[in-house]
Amino acid sequence: MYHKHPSALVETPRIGKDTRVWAFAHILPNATVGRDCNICDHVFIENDVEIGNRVTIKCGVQFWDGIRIEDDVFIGPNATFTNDKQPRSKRYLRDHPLTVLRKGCSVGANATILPGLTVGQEAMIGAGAVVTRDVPSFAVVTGNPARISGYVKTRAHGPNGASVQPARRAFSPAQKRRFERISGTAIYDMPVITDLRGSISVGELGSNIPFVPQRYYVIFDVPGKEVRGEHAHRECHQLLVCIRGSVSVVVDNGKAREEISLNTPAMGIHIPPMIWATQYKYTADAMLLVLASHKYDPADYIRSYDEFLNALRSR
Ligand code: T46
Repeated sequence: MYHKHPSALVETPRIGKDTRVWAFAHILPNATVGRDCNICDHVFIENDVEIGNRVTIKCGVQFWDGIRIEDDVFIGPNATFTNDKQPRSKRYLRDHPLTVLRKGCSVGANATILPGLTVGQEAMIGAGAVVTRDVPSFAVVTGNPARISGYVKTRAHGPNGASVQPARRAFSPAQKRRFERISGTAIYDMPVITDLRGSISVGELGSNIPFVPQRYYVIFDVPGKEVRGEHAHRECHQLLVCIRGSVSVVVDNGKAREEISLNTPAMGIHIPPMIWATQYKYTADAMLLVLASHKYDPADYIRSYDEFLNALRSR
């Protein structure tokens, strides 16, 4: 049994138990709406629309054909969805691109989602954002066009956070510190020696380089709002050192995430295999040096977050 306000127009028989449909909402005959949803005033739901359980839809939202909404999604008032990239009056698409809102994500008030995109699980779309690309799981996106500005439920280690040692001290066997929550990911001190001639930063196999490198590469000239990485490696270990400027690295072991700001050649982060890693917030002058334990092999990359989670489960 669901609740329907006397002024709502509900044509579909597929509405889950305990869902509430409020005044002037209109749901077409072939739509599906799950259990315990809240569908507020002036919501319109077309036919080829599937809505999961415990979904909240605030006032004034329209869902067009091709929209799929998984469980526990929140949609703020007047958020706008679209299903035709090049709409023309009186011209109709035979098939609409699928827009998928994954479990637990939130869409802020008045945000606009372009057609055919996927918003990842627990992602957060800021109010008024215009979403033009897929949004990765757990990402926070804001602005027009929407860009990643952070990650939800991610412990941050700021540039001057307690976990980062001052750079200037004498060379000694490096101390390795492990983050408590991301198993296997470690921060290394890369000692810096400074004298009147300038500074030198050192890494040595066995003390603060934890594997035998087969390759290095440097990432630089990254436009400030770009996000790189977003993958895991199956076998390859990597040590990332930001030798100029700063960049933020988000590491995710499938259970928890941490964000580490690399802003000095005095620290490196070791990312072992099977950690999902993302780099963003590059400053214009950033130079990211990466040592890798293996030669370049595209087959070593896992580029889908779902595939990463499945691979973790099957280990
Ligand atoms: C990582 C982060 C930190 C090569 O041909 N050889 C190489 O050794 C590398 C690393 C890349 N490439 C080619 C492959 C692509 O055509 O360079 C292009 C850009 O690579 P990608 O899109 O993988 O760049 P990022 O910044 O997303 O990721 C890179 C590394 O690939 C990755 O292992 O952990 O930097």
